Amino acid sequence: MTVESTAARTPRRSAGNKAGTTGTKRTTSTTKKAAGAAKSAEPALVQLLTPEGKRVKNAEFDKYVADITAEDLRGLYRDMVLTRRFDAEATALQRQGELGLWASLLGQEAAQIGSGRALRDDDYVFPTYREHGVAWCRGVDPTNLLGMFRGVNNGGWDPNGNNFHLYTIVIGSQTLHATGYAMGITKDGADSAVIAYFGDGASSQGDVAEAFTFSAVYNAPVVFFCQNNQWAISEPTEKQSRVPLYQRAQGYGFPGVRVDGNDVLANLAVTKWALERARAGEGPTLVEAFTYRMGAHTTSDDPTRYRTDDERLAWEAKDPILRLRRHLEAANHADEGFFAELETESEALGKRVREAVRAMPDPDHFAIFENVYADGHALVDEERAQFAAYQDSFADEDGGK
Ligand SMILES: Cc1ncc(C[n+]2csc(CCOP(=O)(O)OP(=O)(O)O)c2C)c(N)n1
Ligand SMILES: [Mg+2]
Repeated sequence: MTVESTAARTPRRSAGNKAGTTGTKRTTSTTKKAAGAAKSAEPALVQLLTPEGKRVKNAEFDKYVADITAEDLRGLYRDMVLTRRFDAEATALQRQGELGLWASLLGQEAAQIGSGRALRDDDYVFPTYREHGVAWCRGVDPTNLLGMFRGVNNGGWDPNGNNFHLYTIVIGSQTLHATGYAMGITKDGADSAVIAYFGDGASSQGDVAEAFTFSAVYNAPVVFFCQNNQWAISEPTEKQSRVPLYQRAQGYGFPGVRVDGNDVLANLAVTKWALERARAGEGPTLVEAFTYRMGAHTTSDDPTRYRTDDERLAWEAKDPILRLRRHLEAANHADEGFFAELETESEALGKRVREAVRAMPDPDHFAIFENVYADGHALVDEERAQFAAYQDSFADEDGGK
């Protein structure tokens, strides 16, 4: 398999391997040295569109996008633009106090739209908390994503309505859910596939290691789609692994591939390939989408505390939306009218989302106590009473109003 041979050709991170095999405790300076060595030996990735928007040939993956039309390309562009617009609106709504928190996907549109559009309706998705672009592809209304971030519901959509599971905050746990689900559907005789999204930081979790082991041994039809956005809050990828993340798959006995995460075509092609493997009974695949979190981890985070502007600027030059726009324009696949219409559509989406969020009714303040246990519980009763007293204290301040 070419993907595995690509991995085998990849220069290993020598400093990292030595540290890993000796098992000695590493000093900070060794860690820094290893990280530096790793940077200079980054492996090749699957790329079909360069940052300048030039289509490059790829002997292995071209066939997965061979029949793509100009209309399809415009569709991918539209998906990315609208997702980014929605995301920007959500960030603004948090800043205006309308949402408690927001986790932006800025910069990861190609990874999410490319992989999301590779899915069939009957495939099942297990996301993290940042997969707004995949949710878009699944047909989950963007306003439904915002209820949880406003604190007015416990999820916001029916997972079975769009085969898109609820967002998962417990890092990495959804890879196990996905593996169990994938093992289950094979017993039902289904030929659909499952995809689990997770981050570079999540790849260090025990749950992910267990998911890799079980899915490999049981040949589960699951694609592990790791968006390596270079950061796990303030921890860089160098602190997560001594080898490029996609190479971890080899140790579990299934293929791993690194794809340019900012190239929507490459993500589409590689994910299609991985899904086909799953459907053909060939088991799991690890896709590492090498991308960048251009914004903060969440609206509670200040990335200027731990990373440089230079790094962000270097990745901005590889912007996923800009590169597809360059390609569309160079190939005469889209005219000014298309871009202008999309701009209008984007603004309309922003307005719709803004109005919908502001109109979301507050839940009953006591409802939260009803969802802890199926039956009554003494501690919950005590806390409910405390909360009621707290609420009443405001009534006193208002002169009993
Ligand atoms: C089990 C668990 N440990 C820690 C956290 C706190 N936490 C929230 S996000 C995050 C970083 C995740 O980084 P990564 O997997 O790279 O995903 P990204 O946020 O970059 O998309 C951590 C440690 C958590 N939510 N769950
Ligand atoms: Mg990350």
